[in-house]
Amino acid sequence: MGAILIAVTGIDPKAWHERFRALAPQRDIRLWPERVGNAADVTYACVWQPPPGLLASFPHVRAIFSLGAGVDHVTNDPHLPPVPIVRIVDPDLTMRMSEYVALHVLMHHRRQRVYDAQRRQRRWHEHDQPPASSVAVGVMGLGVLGCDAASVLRRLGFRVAGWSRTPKTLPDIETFHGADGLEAFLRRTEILVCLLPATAPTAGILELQLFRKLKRDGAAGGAYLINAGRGALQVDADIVAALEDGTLAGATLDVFPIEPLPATSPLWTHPKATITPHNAAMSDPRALVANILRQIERVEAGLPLEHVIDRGVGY
Ligand code: NDP
Ligand code: OXD
Repeated sequence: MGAILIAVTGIDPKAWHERFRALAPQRDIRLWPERVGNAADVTYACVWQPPPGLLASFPHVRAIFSLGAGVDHVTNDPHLPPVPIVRIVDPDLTMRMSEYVALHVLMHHRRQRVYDAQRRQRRWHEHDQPPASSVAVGVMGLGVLGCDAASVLRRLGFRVAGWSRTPKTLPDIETFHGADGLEAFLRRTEILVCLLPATAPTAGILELQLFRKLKRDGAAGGAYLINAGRGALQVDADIVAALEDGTLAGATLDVFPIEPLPATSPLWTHPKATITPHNAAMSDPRALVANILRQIERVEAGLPLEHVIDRGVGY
């Protein structure tokens, strides 16, 4: 039974470490950088933004577990050992993301920012409220998170479509795929939700020309962006420009090209922007350590790992 390494930057490893020790007291749990011991003992690495090159220093590592659903923070290491990279797929994480998406789609749909502004003026004034069934929401990325969010939005009554790399068929959700399907998807979409992974083809995809293709004359009264995928997908200056010229009526952003979002960013104070600190679906060790330990038990029982990424496509 080899050792399990926890190696994270940018988040506090304490809760992960404690949870591993509580759920697997018989296991040898190592914490980078202070308690690594002999690197040759490590067989599993559980990581968030590990420093590039670090994983190559464990000669017997058999699998790398991302402590989140995304894996770009692992795959950007040019010296990665050629072992499976496993991402988190867990109902706890999925539900958190669907909560976030539903919250922000509804916030734009129900004009909550407008009512917040009226409240500051003590102004009692009701605006026309179109039904959800007249509003077109489009979800970019129909993976584990995108599919669940799309089906929750559908249950709320929205007209939902999704866009993915490969073709998909989903009940009551119109689907588009590939570069050829993107324009038609955007033209029918008023509230755009992005749940794509960061890969070479998706880098910078959320830019001004794309925003200009969104439907602005629909029931939502403008076009809205919600990005909870990755910051590398979006061009911040284009979002600001689109908010300024009315291409976008509002934006909810959980992720940014540079995190934390620099204090100088105009997005912090833009009245049409809503900012959250990359916590749309936080990875909660209370739920996810058990998920990882289950996977390790699978390997040790000779079963295949689940949710291994395809390194060729990068997610
Ligand atoms: P999945 O791997 O299950 O799904 C990814 C989806 O994106 C798939 O539908 C895939 O298409 C689609 N896709 C990938 N590349 C392209 C492309 N070039 N063109 C069109 N579609 C593409 O991932 P999850 O749903 O689990 O997670 C999605 C992302 O959400 C993560 O990668 C991560 O970046 C982000 N995330 C953010 C969090 C936060 O707190 N802000 C928390 C958790 C995740 P296909 O189905 O054809 O393969
Ligand atoms: C993830 C994230 O990828 O939290 O899970 O960003």
